[in-house]
Amino acid sequence: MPNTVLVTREPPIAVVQLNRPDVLNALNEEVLGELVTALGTLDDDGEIRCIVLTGNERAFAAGADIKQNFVTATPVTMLAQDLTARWEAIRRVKTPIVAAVSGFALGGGCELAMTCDIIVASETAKFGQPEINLGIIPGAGGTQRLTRAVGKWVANEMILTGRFVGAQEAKSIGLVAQVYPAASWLQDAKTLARTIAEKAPVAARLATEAVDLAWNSTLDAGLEFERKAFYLLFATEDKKEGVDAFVNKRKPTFKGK
Ligand code: CO8
Repeated sequence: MPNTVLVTREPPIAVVQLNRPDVLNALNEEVLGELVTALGTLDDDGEIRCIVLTGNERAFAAGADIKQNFVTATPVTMLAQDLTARWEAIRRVKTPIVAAVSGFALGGGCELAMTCDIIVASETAKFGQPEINLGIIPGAGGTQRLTRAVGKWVANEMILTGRFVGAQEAKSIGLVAQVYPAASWLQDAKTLARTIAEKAPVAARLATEAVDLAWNSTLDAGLEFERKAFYLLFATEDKKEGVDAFVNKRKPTFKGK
């Protein structure tokens, strides 16, 4: 049974909570393994249409577990352990994932949030890539995803100083979609997830894949994918349902077919 990651199914959404509060949810092999398993199981669960990934009020995750993973690490042990290989499995989850951040999202924690499809934050959230203070650099996508999100100049300033960026600033630089009150951040994130879960699941999946391509490919390749995905959706029952609901002035019910 997992214990460093807690899963709560509330169909059509599920909440996945990192659960190492004593170390501010520092990421070690066990957490990442359980996280990948939990997300994979939910991704195969036909009743779950949106996942909220979260921590606790004090921390989403304060990065890699420095004490466990870095003290005696050598390039060879880092390569053998290859923690960041888990990132690929997380990135490939098809169900939309909302990262709900309260408190610290630092280093690998910020990078984990950036693998998600949407980041929302409590007003208490603090994002940062402080690896420079350890004499290293971000190693799980920070130099790439942060730069694509906020641009070269802000990314370099954050990465070279290691400073923490508050929730409002994170929103203003495009890292965060919504900032919620500290009293209701998780409920608000779940409400967002339920809104997404009501939409057509196949369209949602193709939309996030297409948006990811805007990062990972050329404009031409992205547009080509978008066009084909758009045409493909005309074969779905959910497209018939959505259009019929509009024409007949009723609320659609999507089946993911
Ligand atoms: N690793 C291990 N333990 C941690 C970590 C961490 N990243 N962060 C906090 N803790 C522990 C502290 O050691 C402390 O434990 P103890 O009570 O036993 O001393 C406990 O959590 C509470 O922390 P603090 O007492 O330090 O709490 P403060 O409120 O004073 O400070 C901070 C909070 C500012 C978040 C501070 O803890 C801090 O600076 N933490 C480290 C942040 C950091 O540098 N993160 C980047 C790590 S490097 C990284 O993530 C690279 C990722 C590359 C790949 C990822 C693959 C997994």
